[in-house]
Parts: sequence; C-alpha cells; structure tokens
Amino acid sequence: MTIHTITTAPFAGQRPGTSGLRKKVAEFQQPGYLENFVQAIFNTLVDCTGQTLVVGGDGRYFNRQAIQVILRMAAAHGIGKVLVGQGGILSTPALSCVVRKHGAFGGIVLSASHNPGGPHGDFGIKYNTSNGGPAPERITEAIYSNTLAVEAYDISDEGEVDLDRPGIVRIEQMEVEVIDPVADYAQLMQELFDFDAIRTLFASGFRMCFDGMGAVSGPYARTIIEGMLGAPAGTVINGIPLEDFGGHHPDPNPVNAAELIALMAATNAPDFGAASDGDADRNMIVGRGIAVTPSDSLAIIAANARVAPGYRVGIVGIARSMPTSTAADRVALALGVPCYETPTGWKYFGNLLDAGMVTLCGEESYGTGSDHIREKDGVWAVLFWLNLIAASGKPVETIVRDHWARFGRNYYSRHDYEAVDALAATSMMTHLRAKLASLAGKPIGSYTVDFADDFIYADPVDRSVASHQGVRIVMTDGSRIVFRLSGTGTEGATVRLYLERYEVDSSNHAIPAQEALAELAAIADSVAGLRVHTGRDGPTVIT
Ligand code: VG1
Ligand code: CO
Repeated sequence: MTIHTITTAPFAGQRPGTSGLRKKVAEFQQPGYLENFVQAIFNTLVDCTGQTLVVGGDGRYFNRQAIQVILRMAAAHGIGKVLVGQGGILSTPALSCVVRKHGAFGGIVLSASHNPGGPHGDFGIKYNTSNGGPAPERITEAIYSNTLAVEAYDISDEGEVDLDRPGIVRIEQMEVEVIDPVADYAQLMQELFDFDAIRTLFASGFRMCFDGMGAVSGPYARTIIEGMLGAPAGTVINGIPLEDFGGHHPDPNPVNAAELIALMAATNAPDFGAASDGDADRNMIVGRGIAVTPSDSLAIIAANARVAPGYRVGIVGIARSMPTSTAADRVALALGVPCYETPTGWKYFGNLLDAGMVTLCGEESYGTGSDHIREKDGVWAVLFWLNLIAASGKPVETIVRDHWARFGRNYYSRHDYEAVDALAATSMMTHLRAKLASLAGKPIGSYTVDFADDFIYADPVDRSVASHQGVRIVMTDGSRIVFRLSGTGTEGATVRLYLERYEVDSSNHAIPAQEALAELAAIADSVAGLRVHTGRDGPTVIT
C-alpha cells in the first residue's frame, strides 16, 4: 500500500498542559486535528526509524479511531514496531511499565485521565519517552512549536488493524503486536508486593470494594485483586471500561466516588475501599468511615515502605508536588532522607527518579507512585495499602491515627472553582502576584505570614527552571495557602485553592478538616478576592 503526504494547516491551541493535550472530543474529531498533533510528535523525535513504540489508552470514546490513525502514521514514519494493548487498552501506568520492560523508544497514551469521557466529554493524547514517563517540558514545548508550523502529515492508506485479536500483523514495513494489556504490569506488581500475605488476608474473610468507575483500572484490578489475590468476585465494581465510563466522572475523590463513600460508611461496610481514575494512575484509599487524604497516603506509604518486599531496603528519598501537604516531609526528616518539592504534574518527577534520588513520589490529587515505573500508579498504591494492612493487622483508620500521633496531622483540603471565566481567573492571579511582596511578616487573623511567592522550580538534575508554578502564602507555623490554575481542564479556567494546617497535638486530631481549615479559607478569600473575581459564592468541588 502507499504512504501519502497530506497537506494540512496548523490548529491553534495544541499546547500540552499539565499532562498532555486535552480537548473536547469534537475538537479532536475535526479533520486533521489529531493527525497534526501526531505529526508534530514525530517531527520532534529525532530518528525514530526502526524503533519500537507503545500505544494504548483508557478506552474512552475515540480511543480506537485515534489508535488506527496513530498506527498508520507510525508506519509512514518508519517506526519498526508498535506494541498496542488489546482492545486499544493500556492504563497509563501499564504503558509506562511496557515501555520500560520492552526497551521501547517511547509511548503514546490516549487519555484525558480524570476528565469525563463520551462523545460530549474529553479526549487527550500524551507522549512518553524511553524512561516510560511523560515527556519533559522541553519536549512538550517542542511538540507545541511543531504544531504551529505543521504543513503536511504522512500516513499510510492501509486498512484497520483488528485491535481485539492478539498477535502480530503488519502495516507497510511496520510490525504491530497486539499484547495483553495486563500481563506485564501484573507481573511487576507481584515482584513488589507480598502477594502471599495479601492472599492470606483475603482468605481470612477481609472484605474490600474497588471502584473502577467504569474506566480502565477494572481489568487490572480484576486480574490482580480478584484473580491473583483471591478476593471474592464482585470485589471490583464498575470494572468494565466503557467509552463514556458509564456516565461516571472518573476522578476518584469522595465527591465523585460517592457510591463507594456511602458503602464505606454503612453498617456492614467492607474493611477497605479504593477507587481509581480514567487511566488508572490515581487512587483513593478509604477505610471504614475514613477517607485517607492523598498527602497522608504518601506520608504513610513512606513511613511504612519496608513492609513491601520491593522496598525492603528502604527509600532513598521522596518527592512531592508543591501543593501537596508537607506530611511526607516529616517522614523524610525522620528517615533521614531528602524530600524534594516539585511543580504539579508527574513529568517533574522523572529526572529525580531516573537519577536514583527518590523512591516515592506523590501529589495531593490522588496520585502516588514509585521508581518502579515513571507514572503515578493507582493499583500500585492500593496494593501497597493491602500489603500494609496484611503486615500490620491494623485497619485503615488505626494506621492513619497512629501516623498522626507519631508525626502530627497535616489538615488538608483542596477547593476547586471550576469552569470560571478564564480572564477573571488570570486577572485574579495577576492581582495576587502583585501583592505577594507586601505580605511577608504581616499578621492575618491568628496567623502571621512567613513568606509569599510564586513557586519557581530549578530541577536539581538538569538545572531546567519552571516558573509561575503556583502562588504560595506560607505562615510562620508552617500552615499554607496555595493558589494555581489547572492545566488539565477544557472549559474556561479552574482555580485550585489548597489549604494546609499542621497540628502536632493529638488531642486536636479529630476536628473535621473543613472546620480546622475554615480560617485559612477565609484568609485566602480575603487576600485573593476569590469570590469577587470568580463571581462564585464558593468552590464547586471540595476534596
Ligand atoms: C491535575 C492535578 C495534578 C495531576 C494532573 C494530571 O492537574 O492537579 O496533580 O498531575 O491533574 O493527573 P491540574 O493542572 O488540573 O491541577 V491525571 O490523573 O488527570 O493525568
Ligand atoms: Co489519571
């Protein structure tokens, strides 16, 4: 068959955000839109001829069509081989695992992650490099520049590949191998965790509910938790990946996973609850009557890392995104290892992981992971907790309360103001930045500002600098108020307000989080003029 060079013209706005390019499905369906972006990826990659690429997505609407286009374009660019998940399925962490295990040149993830799917929902595309992690900003910016200059794209006119049939076929000279999307990943998990101990736990009658939210974690959770670990059938709910996620908003937090939260609060609640997002890189951990904050989860995993065989030798360091609470910093201090503070987005952890400077990474947005791959990993975090529960014999709530008693509690909450007017949001941030210099030393309510700045990150490995990564107002007692604008939304702007207060005294550890943080929320509003600028009375989502 033939390779065609098709003339095209650039589309505006194809700049990757926090995690790839995310747009409404309709935007991606415009003729040439996806092709332009994929061509820009190939134009950015130096000499990928004969190389292996991994391709897969979270199964959302447009996943299969996009994969067919990418396969035909990869063949036209001389790629030697593509590994593609059966049914077009690969969770983000599984793709990272497959890239690393098979020594691939890179990977293309089709997902808009925690954003809703379906014909009226969102779609996304992201390039990962040979370490299995999201391309660093230097590459995503080069891809963006190439989208602005693209004049033509190359594509083969061969027919569709049957993505449901495992095995090898060819497009032009390129091999396409349809692989089991779960196998490599499941094997890696088995190496990291004490599956025997977890099997014994389930055999003793321990009950769990894993909510796949109709997204891609289902097949992974079913194979590993119900299959390999022997949890009863039905432990995984909403476990089949659907093009529209069954109408779920596949963002695992207590608001969107209300069904799970209600189940965990009921009288006959299971012992343990968990949920994952669209592409299975996020996790929410729930005990009977308690949802663990992601920041606490990172700190607890760090403090107990040695219970899992994969981390028996201990951890070399931790990294957390700037808005993530400082609970992990306290654990790092106690362990005598460094804790790095990075901008939001997993791509900033890649260098630290590659350089062997950190073992664990985490974000407040329900993201936790380790050096086993280069993406955050939802099922990994759930397996860690199962391993911890099996090893300690303690329920989730006791594990969390014991942790607070030892390290103090970092009360934490994120308030999102979604889909606000983009100009209003930027103007709020501009006003806020202008105020920062005057805040240091200022008493506000029962707090005094220690310093206030716009976070700048200098990567300790390659010295690259990322600025404007979020405004932080840090109080003398370590309490923090952080503001940033989301880089994953597709409608207007989303303002994220992050609140943190440290409480060492365990007799004060049982205050409801919103109550404990109420004064900081009020200060945030008065300093930034949040309600005035956004025209909103309050946040749309509180997690
Ligand atoms: C959000 C989170 C961030 C996360 C990113 C991708 O970004 O805050 O921590 O890395 O989503 O997660 P933003 O720019 O909207 O705040 V995922 O699971 O959507 O790939
Ligand atoms: Co995700």
